[in-house]
Amino acid sequence: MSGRKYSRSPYVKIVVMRFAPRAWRLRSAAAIAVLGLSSLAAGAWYSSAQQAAAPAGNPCAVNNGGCAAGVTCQEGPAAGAWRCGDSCPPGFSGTPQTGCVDINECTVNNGGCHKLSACRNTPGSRTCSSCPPDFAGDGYVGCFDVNECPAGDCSDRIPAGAEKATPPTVTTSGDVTVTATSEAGAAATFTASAKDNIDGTRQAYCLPRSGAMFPIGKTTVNCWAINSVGKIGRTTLTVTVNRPQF
Ligand SMILES: [Ca+2]
Repeated sequence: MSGRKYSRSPYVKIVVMRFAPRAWRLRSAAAIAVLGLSSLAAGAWYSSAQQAAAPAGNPCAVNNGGCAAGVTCQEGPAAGAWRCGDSCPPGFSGTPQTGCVDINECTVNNGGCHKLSACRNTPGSRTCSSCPPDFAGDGYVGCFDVNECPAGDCSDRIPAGAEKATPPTVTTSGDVTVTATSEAGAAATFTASAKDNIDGTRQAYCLPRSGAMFPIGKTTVNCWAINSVGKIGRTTLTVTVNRPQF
């Protein structure tokens, strides 16, 4: 490419603008203003006599030719002329006149990514993360559970000693008796803990949970804990809610 093809004088720009559609002229004028400011900001590139002229080269290379973000800037048809595209590119909403705004595809249906994949918005598109560990496929096509137990035999995955292991011992704070605070009953609180021969202290869980509303009468609360070889220990407690005495 010769330097001559890309050289531009203010005269060429004026001629091009005169025959251009009005919107085009406005955009070109804005681009010239930007290019002019760029030249002043980078004054070292030019002598003071040249500062009013745009830098030589591809006019789209500076500030996308003054076109809105995401809009195609195209050189030509005349040497030194350029134009902005008529519509926003795929993945953008709006118009070149009002500005092109990236569409956040992730807000609808996870951007088409599989539900186990993270959708990340990008300018003009989106990406889908890879699948979680132990899943085959990818976020675009889908994530598929891998069968880690071929032929249904997972016996080699059972931890050593699991057969003879004992379940955790679950201990609670004991039965609770409370007085109803309304027709709905009353809240009751209790605690539960678990000890295990293999794992030591384990988390214990209860349902209904401590702090829940219990109806008038007796309710059995189930508490349990599980150890690392899958043995479950259980116990219960009773919550009694009495009617208020008057
Ligand atoms: Ca996007």
